[in-house]
Amino acid sequence: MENFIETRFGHVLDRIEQLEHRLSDAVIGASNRWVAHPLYSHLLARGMRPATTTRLFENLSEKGFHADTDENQLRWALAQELRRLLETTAPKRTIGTQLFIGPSGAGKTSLLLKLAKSPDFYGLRRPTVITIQPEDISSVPYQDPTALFRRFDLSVQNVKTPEEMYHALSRARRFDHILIDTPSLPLEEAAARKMLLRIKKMVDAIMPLQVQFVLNATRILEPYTHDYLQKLPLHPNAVAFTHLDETEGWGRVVEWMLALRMPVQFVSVGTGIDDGPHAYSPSWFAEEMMDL
Ligand SMILES: Nc1nc2c(ncn2[C@@H]2O[C@H](COP(=O)(O)OP(=O)(O)OP(=O)(O)O)[C@@H](O)[C@H]2O)c(=O)[nH]1
Ligand SMILES: [Mg+2]
Repeated sequence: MENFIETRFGHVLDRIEQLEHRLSDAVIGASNRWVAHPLYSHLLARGMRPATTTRLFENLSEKGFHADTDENQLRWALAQELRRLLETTAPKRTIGTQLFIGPSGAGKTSLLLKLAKSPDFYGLRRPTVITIQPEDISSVPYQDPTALFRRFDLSVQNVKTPEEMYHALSRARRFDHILIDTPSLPLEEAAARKMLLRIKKMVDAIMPLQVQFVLNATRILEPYTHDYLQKLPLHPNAVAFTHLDETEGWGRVVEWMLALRMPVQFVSVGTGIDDGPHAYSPSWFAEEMMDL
């Protein structure tokens, strides 16, 4: 009897093992077929990680697509999968005053200027700019953007203290929309927190306030993660990616967006006022990624 059970049991185990082999062969087989596909290389070449790329293709497999499906059909299907993956990055409606923060050269001032001058964003509503100056102008490299804003015929006020901000805000009431520019956010965390605490004191009374974190898409070494941003004294509601025209690596930007898990409000794809900004949407981004 014991022998009989052992034999039967052993048989069942053998069957399971064979089945497992067949299954893993099938999975590896499917992935392998995709790995050789030009669209797989396309996504890797744009900087997407193999794990994310494989995930997208596995979703396609589950939906019945295979490597010899018509390439254009696959492109659209991939764009749709990518769009779904980027769901968390869908922008929210922007309301209220907008504050732009972010590291040096990210493109805060340029983005703000483009927004202020773009008929697509504010139409006939009149924007005004407030720039927060560094606490000690002589100790940090600082390029005062006031002249630039004036050159583009924008009303601008500079502030350094909560009191100055209070007065600037009451003067800004005649305008429909307030955009606030800030100096470079230091990369070092303690210094960044100190600067944001100072800014927080100035903007605490502004309701509603949208804090846009501006990031240069060509950079990869910056320390920003979801947790880092959430723990800042003035934590951002949305991110904006700039310098997208200077990188083919939009796949890397996808990875960054997935890691930040925040709405992306704007993207910038050029230096000129006429180059943007673009209102970001996951569909637009996914279609651009797939060259559609
Ligand atoms: N190619 C390209 N250049 C950009 C883009 N956005 C900004 N720039 C350029 O990047 C440089 C820095 O932009 P700023 O807007 O001054 O950056 P910032 O974040 O205000 O910099 P700080 O005030 O020094 O912290 C400028 O030369 C801009 O013209 C973009 O989308 N594409
Ligand atoms: Mg600036």
